[in-house]
Amino acid sequence: MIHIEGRQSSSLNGLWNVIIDPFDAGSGDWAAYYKDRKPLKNTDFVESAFEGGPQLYVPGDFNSQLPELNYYESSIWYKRSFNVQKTEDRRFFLHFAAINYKAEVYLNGSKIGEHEGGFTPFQFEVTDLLKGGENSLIVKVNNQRMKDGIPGLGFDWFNYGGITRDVDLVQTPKTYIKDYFIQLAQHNENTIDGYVSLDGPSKEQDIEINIPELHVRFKTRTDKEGKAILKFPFRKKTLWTPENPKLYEVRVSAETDHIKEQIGFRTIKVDGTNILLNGKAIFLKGINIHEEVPQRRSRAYSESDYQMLLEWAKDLGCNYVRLVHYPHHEKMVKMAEKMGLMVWEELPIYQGIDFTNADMKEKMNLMLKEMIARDKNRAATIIWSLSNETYSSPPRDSSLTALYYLAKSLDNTRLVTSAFNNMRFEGNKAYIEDKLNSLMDVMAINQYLGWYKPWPETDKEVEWISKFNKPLIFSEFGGEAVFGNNIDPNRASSWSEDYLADIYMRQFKMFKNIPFLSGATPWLLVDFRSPGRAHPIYQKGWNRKGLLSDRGEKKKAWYIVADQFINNFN
Ligand code: GCB
Repeated sequence: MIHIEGRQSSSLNGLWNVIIDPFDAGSGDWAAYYKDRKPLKNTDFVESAFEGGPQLYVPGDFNSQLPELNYYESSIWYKRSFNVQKTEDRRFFLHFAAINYKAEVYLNGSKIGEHEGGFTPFQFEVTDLLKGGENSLIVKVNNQRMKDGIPGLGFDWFNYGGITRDVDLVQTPKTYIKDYFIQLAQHNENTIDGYVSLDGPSKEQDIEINIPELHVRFKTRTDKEGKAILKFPFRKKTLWTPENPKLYEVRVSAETDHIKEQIGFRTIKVDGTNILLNGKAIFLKGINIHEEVPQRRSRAYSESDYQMLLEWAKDLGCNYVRLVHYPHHEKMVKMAEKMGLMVWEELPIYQGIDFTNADMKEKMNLMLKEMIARDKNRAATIIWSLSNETYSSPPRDSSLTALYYLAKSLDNTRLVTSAFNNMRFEGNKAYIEDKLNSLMDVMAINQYLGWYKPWPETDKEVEWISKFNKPLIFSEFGGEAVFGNNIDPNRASSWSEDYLADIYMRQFKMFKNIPFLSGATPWLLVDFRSPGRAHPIYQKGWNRKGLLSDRGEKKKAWYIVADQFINNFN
């Protein structure tokens, strides 16, 4: 089910009662927290209860809400009750916008399902399990890092666990509009190409797509499977661009259900080494963003959080954002769309992923499907990125190749890429190597010249050499600096603001000599928490590569990037 905001629903956000369960006792028969047992007489020894214990806000990570949970990586059981008035003609679904990382869901003592993957939505139908009146919903959340998790055991950001995004009880008619894909055809900006699909007993229905502002009405009918193909001419509209992020109200109606959503229309393609937005070559001026509010030391969870992060990106002169290293909240993408920021969305297939494990394929496929299902109607989203910094091996190559084709089969209207960091340096020449670049629509390279990789000794700029006739995005570049560390007159001390500013100046100078460069995304907007960053003076558990400090202060490098984006890359 997509576009929850457009459906009839009751929010289950708010304070939930919790039991903290570091030893996973609650899953056993003895403790059985999921049964939510209450002692009935004084020889009933029930040693746990949700009532009277700690409480946590949903949405929100648990680590930031109680001091003793700061570095917690284990299980927490959440409970809340809710009332519902059941009617015969309605269906009910529990929808979770994301839980990090594993979730088991119990309704009125019965397990209704489980989900793995911390950043994508899922739902369970509960029509037959709901009771009229009070219902008890219990969710076990576990954020232990796992070798066969996605991401795996190690990653460079904070492992915020919990019910990190919204929970809703959604109701629909018996047959409802489950899904729709309404975007411009990849090769014809005057045609809409997509589908509508219904779920429920009356699958064959009349369907109408109505865009009132443009007087567009398209009628069709779903088949026995509940599916209708949409293909109709669509002219005289204003295309979505960063300068004018025009959205139209699109109404989808079936006989038994209807839904409306604000949708924008644009095309995104590659032509040789150019990226074309609505047929015109563009340069992607971006910034990398983690879904974190550093001042609060927590995962971002509210619209005002997303607004703060995206307004910083706008101030910097960006026309796009790379939302790393996992799909961010759908509301973040929608807000970027309204603000005129193109979006790169990414799967958490990050560094040390175990591609040899057979179960991985299924997990990767599911995450990709959930991400694309959710955001396939977003004009802002121009790139699906499959992975970040993986190294060529037969299992890696075959996994990412299969994933590329799966992405294309689900959505052929966007570009697909993967960020690689395995170039070969020879003197001041940098050769783009990863052979999967021949498959990807755009090449994306993370390079840390001036930081992890020293500049070549001569004064010459690095020359980038690509045997692939494709556009290049530098998906990451930068270095670390502590805000306020400005005491070195020779600008030579790494970790200083001046040193970082110099890295950026030299990077932008180098960019001028790369004719196939079509985008640049500094690493990154704001300092972020990362427990592996242990330098006792400069890091203290933070990755300091932000253009902004963890308190939102602008480092000198901010002004270098803003000047380039606002004045030079137009
Ligand atoms: C990278 C990773 C990113 C790290 C960054 C760093 O290449 O993609 O997740 O945080 O480098 O700071 O080292």
